[in-house]
Amino acid sequence: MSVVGFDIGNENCVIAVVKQRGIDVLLNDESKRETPAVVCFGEKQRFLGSSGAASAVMNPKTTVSQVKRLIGRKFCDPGIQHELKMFPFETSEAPDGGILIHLKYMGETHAFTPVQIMAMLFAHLRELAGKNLETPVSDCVLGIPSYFRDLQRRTYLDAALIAGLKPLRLMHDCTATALSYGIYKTNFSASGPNYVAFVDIGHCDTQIAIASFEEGHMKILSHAFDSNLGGRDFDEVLFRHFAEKFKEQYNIDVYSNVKACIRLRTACEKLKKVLSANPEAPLNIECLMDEKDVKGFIKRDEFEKLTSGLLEKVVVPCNKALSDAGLSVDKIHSVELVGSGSRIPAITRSLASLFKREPQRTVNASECVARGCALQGAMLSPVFRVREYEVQDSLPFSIGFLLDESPIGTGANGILFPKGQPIPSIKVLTFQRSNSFKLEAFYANSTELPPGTSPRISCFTIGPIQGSHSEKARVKVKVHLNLHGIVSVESATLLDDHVGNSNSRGEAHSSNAMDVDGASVSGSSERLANGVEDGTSTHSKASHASANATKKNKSPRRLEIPVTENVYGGMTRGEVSEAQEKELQLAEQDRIMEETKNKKNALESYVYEMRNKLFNTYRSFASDREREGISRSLQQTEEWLYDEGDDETESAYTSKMEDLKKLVDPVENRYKDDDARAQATDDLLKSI
Ligand code: ATP
Ligand code: K
Ligand code: MG
Repeated sequence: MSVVGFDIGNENCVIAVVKQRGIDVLLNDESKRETPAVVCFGEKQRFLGSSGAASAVMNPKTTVSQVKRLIGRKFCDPGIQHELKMFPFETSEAPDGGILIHLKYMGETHAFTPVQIMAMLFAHLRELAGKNLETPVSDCVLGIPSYFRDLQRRTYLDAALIAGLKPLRLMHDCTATALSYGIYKTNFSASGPNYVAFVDIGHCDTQIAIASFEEGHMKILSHAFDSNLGGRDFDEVLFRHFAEKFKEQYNIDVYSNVKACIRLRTACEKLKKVLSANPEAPLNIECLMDEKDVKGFIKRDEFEKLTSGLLEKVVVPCNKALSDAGLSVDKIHSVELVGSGSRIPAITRSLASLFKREPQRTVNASECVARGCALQGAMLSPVFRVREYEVQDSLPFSIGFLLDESPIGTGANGILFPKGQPIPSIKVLTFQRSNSFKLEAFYANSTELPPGTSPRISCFTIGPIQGSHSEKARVKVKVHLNLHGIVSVESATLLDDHVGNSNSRGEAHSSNAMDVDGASVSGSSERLANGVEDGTSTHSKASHASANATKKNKSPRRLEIPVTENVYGGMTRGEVSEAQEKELQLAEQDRIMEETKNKKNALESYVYEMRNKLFNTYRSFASDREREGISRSLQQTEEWLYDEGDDETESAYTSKMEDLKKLVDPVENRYKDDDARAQATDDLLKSI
């Protein structure tokens, strides 16, 4: 069994796997290490990944890319509205406030959610991995942006589930990069922690993390990001520049033509890449629109002037990451630059001047996330033995809780898991209650979030509390920030502690009747739970067991109280299995179409091959009448293939093939018999 690491980017996906002798990146059908994150709906089948990208220009309105941007988001979110304007496909608001993507497929209009499209991509990558490893793949670790909110994380897991994957962990992109950087590195200074800044500039976003490395251990000190700054913004500047130019020069308005827009954007992205290696670059597009060929040209200097605003934006999250980590620039030992968007030379210059040192490219800029995920997967799987290495990640956003609508605790705005909290963590809250109550998770600090993010996360109803309690009973609630960075109430327990009522902590907080258990029980369980992060699952099981043992000793009688979770948005179990069903149907249709194509190609080749053989190798084995008959049938089949047989069913091609074989086989058999006889005589002659 293999555990696979997936980096599903907005532009490129990478699959990595831990093998005996290190980490391998798996190749796709085109033998490439990166697979475009594109889902394209053709007339009768989907084209995914590389073939999706190849079919995009032919199917502009049914090609979906950058879907990671859309999952778990609201249609009315202004950021999303802006995003949707750039996409050529049609969208609308879903009944639950999410997004629906409308497209024509198999003669009907379909509405897919971003989760479903994401699942298609997952399923494609899963299949690629399975083909490569010659075994079905399900266990995996998925890279995610650190700015993913709770719902986006849950939705991502749903998409994986629909695709038949079993994610062991959602891992922040930069944490995965830091792991792939740190685990094999041996030359850290012994005198104290080594601080490294990781800067990942992708297609749509920029993520920064500051990590501290010590022997056998790495800890993320801070995450920062600009969720709206990536390579595509540089493309967009070039796109606008040339769209304007071409309006003057050729009197064409590319904005009015979907295909022309796609082609110019693609050309601008290429141009940008050329400018990374050359001081100037030309742009030529044949027949862009109105049957006009266009020509353009730009120097790197001018490109840098046009994008100076973007270049200034890159340093903002870097400064934030530094200040959140409590480090000044001179404390940073190294700056690692990853993500292919970072290949623009001016970005390197900006970062060099900010960090007062030349950024390094020690890790593979496009593969590090997938490699780190694969490593983490191997560490979490009991099947592998990976060197002992502790990975401690940190929560990017403060999460608070409301108790029946007022913040829990005092003086902390209800914050239970502050920004920077280790992932995973468990906190135990103690309340004095006699009836059901509600706990509501929310983001406590809007300035930490990407713009437009709703602070509401989820609501938990705890109760009913069984039995009659004349006095308020003590209820212990365990809140879990899990390995995926998702928060939930794990359990609620009624403590029947007539004995323990002298406990002063409960009384001290009687106004709010709440106590965040920090010192004794949860203190130890939290530390133990964090032990999971060293990645070995045996270790994590052991620590849970000991945490439980500690608690059992403390409370004499306990009664489980039901917890009902209500997440704001997301899919129900039923909806997930419905989507699984649908995905299987779509995959089956793709399979049928692939099979049909193969059968058609086989028939075509058979016609050519037999025609050739009939007048050469098989010539003396067929009578004139046979030859004429076969020739005529081959001719008819060929004509049929070009005409009504161009788009037929699998069985139609199969039956045509059988008809031909019935005629050809007797001739072929005679030839084979003769050939075998000749071979036997030959062998006999040789042996005497
Ligand atoms: P994200 O991290 O936003 O989800 P991603 O991981 O798919 O996206 P990457 O593959 O890291 O993104 O980077 C893709 C971006 O890098 C694209 O915008 C692409 O144009 C840009 N890019 C690739 N090569 C170069 C180059 N040589 N010079 C400049 N930009 C480049
Ligand atoms: K990527
Ligand atoms: Mg990326």
